[in-house]
Amino acid sequence: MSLPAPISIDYVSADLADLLAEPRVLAVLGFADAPASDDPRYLRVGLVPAASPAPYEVWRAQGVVETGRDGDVRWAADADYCYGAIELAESDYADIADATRAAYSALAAFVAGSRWPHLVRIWNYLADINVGDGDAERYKHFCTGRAAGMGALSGTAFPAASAIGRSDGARVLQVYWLAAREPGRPIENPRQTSAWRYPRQFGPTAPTFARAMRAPGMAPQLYISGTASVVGHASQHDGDVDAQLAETFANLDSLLASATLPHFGAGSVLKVYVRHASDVAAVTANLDRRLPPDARRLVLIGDICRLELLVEIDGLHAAVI
Ligand code: 3EB
Repeated sequence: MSLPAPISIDYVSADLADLLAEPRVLAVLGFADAPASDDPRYLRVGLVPAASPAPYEVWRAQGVVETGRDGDVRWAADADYCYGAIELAESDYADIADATRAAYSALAAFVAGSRWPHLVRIWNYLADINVGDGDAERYKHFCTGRAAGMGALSGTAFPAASAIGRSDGARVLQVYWLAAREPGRPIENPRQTSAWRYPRQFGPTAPTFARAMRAPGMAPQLYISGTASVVGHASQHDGDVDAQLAETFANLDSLLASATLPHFGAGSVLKVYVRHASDVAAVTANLDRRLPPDARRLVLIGDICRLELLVEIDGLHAAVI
């Protein structure tokens, strides 16, 4: 079989109906200010953009796209890549751990039984992520439910991931992912303890994600997990958003080096999650200094999964080489 043909990701200001009419569109993500649509390729993510109207995040495949629904899973795929999404209302489950376990069981069953059995990347959005003290924090329950639900998939390499607090308040767990016909290559960061080895102080179940994933095939693409001001396993620069961004970029530089890819540029599409709207101006100015002008960035209001973290960055880096 031929090598996988990479997908592209762009931020696009356009009409939703026009985007969904494109035959190679694999997924369209709107944010909290976007309209609703029943198209299985569309998900409205519960994050409020720092500036409205936000563009859509558009994933385009190189092959012909088919779509479907399978239980709670909505999906779209070409021969090489499959996008999938699940949204579960927490009120239908005992608690956030149970809802997460249900979402991940459905995800794992779908992915394992599909023509795209290799998870590349997962995004998770849940309300009130920092509510609850110590081991009762909702993020920690989410981690427990995720590990329980991943089941059959947990024997393989963990995908890249982000887990962010919804800023629209809706207690609906949103999980969406990219899976592939061929496996990607997980990348860890020498500046950071691998998340699945985090010590007990961060909760009873360690987070199960890789720091990044090189795309399957030969494309110089890196799917970057949520990256924040964490060195080793410890958060750094409590209360200082500029210092946290400096540390975050040190982590990102180290990650790109581990993946043997050059700097951010025209093929970089980054999401920047900011806890406090009052930090947006400082964050935007800081990003303008650190990123080349052709690197795309979208600033969203969202809670980071450790209370002391003020900012986190994830995205796709398609290196121009
Ligand atoms: C960290 O480095 C910050 O639980 O899926 C980043 C990316 C973080 C993904 C997840 C959590 C997750 O630990 C938090």
